[in-house]
Amino acid sequence: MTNPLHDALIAPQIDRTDPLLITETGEISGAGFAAMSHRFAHALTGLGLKPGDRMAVQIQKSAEALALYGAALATGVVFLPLNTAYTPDEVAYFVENAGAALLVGDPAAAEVLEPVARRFGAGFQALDGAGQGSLADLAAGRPDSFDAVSRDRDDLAAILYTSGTTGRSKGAMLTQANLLDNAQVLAEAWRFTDSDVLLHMLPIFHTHGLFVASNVSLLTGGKMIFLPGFSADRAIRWLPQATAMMGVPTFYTRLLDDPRFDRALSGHMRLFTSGSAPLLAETHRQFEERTGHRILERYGMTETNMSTSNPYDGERRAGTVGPALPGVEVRITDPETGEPLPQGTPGMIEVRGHNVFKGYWQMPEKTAEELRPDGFFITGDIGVIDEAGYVTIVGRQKDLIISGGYNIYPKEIELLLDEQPGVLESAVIGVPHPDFGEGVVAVIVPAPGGEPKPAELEAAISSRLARFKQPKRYVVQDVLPRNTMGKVQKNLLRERFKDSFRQS
Ligand code: MLC
Ligand code: AMP
Repeated sequence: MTNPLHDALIAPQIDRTDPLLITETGEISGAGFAAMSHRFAHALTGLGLKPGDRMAVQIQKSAEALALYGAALATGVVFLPLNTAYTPDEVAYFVENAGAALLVGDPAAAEVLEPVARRFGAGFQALDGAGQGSLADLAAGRPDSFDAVSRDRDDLAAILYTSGTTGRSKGAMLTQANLLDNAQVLAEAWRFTDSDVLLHMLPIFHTHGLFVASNVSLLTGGKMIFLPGFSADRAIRWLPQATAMMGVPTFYTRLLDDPRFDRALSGHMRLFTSGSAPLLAETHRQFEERTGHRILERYGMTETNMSTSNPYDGERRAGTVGPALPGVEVRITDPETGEPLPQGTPGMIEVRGHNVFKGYWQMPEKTAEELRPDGFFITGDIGVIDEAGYVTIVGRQKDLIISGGYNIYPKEIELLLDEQPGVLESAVIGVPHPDFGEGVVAVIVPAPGGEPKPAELEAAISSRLARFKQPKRYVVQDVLPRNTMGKVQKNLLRERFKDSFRQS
């Protein structure tokens, strides 16, 4: 019996007596982590979960939260991690759409999440950031070992939701092979070994923190300094014990803003990587000036895991995301016709390879729109490839804002704003933000006689939309600029409001 991900990521921990996870409250050995995963696996099967069932998980980052992922791999239960910032309304959509059999949430949110689970026929269990709750109680006293169920490379390991330009989130189906092959390629490309200590401050409900950071580390037998989230204080406290760090650009700009972060603190480090959002060439330059390190920038997506990466040994070019990773093909096509474009011409980035997902959960039409019959996935990012194969992302065709590494789809916010009394229509845009890269601005057009007030709009959407998606600025104006086809010209709005968050 084989179970590719469990065999590669969890089983090898069983014999490890050294620390796998170094947390703010103590250390957990590889064996301890494997046992924790397996006790959870017994709890899940005890609840009646079967291979292929979906488990939605909205919990704080902790060793136990990662072990629950391990339990999903062991039992063949499809892991569906959710941003802890999502409101119960947002969670309800995912539970219903995925037909989840179980929702695991924070005990503090049980009162609102349990009814959500019940409404859609799912069970509910609780687990908090300290690893306590009803699910931990069910796992306590269960055996430390579990016979992992058999899985094929093509079986689903996880579903990660990613919003769409229509405002409806789509579940990207990721297989065992997608995740394992990508982790192997990254481990090799970035030279990870069992001597590495990864400073892990990313959330584990997205590709970056879960599949890039955690999978690569589990695969190569290194250690993780596993912290609940990012802060400059934490980074400075723990960097001396680390060899590598992965972050979104906001991590790096915040570190550069801190005078304590210097060459002495980072000189011993082997690697800093960045992704999930564009790293300004200026940040790359400042980082090198301060630390002597050139950040290694890579490019990926929920649907594709990692597709390109600057080289470990070769030239790490600021402002580029590097060449395609081994086993991945990247091509540039005409966004209108889909025809491949000559090298050096900007166009749609399309990606094919072991890394590309299986399709959107129960949305064959959406899958067909974005995944071509020849296997190329249409990313929605606009880029150009130079003669050495380096990809530079020059823009996005999709209407998407990336704020602090989180994706925000304007359509989702516009639909909510347009429903509000006194609002005729709205346009939501992203403009430069000194901390988050892009910040959300809502441009509101009042209905005849209406007088929408930002504070009221803010209050009206607050229970329906995660805080990080909520506009950080509202502007009321009479009309939206439109082209002759009637399409809102967001580029003009972005230009008009580009200084909204400029630091004085
Ligand atoms: C928090 N806030 C944000 C925000 N994060 N607003 C916009 N964008 C964000 N990313 C808001 C909160 O709502 C709050 O608002 C205020 O900022 C402070 O909240 P906080 O919780 O104290 O924020 P902080 O802990 O500082 O978080 C910032 C951050 C975090 C950058 C550390 O957002 C983060 O960890 N981002 C990483 C995202 C990530 O992992 N992406 C990977 C996606 S995978 P208020 O108004 O209440 O004060 C992917 C594929 C790939 O894209 O290629 O990797
Ligand atoms: P997500 O859907 O959350 O996985 O986000 C994927 C998107 O993040 C991509 O389509 C890109 O637009 C963006 N992205 C990821 N890495 C980078 C990068 N290094 N530079 C620019 N954009 C990036």
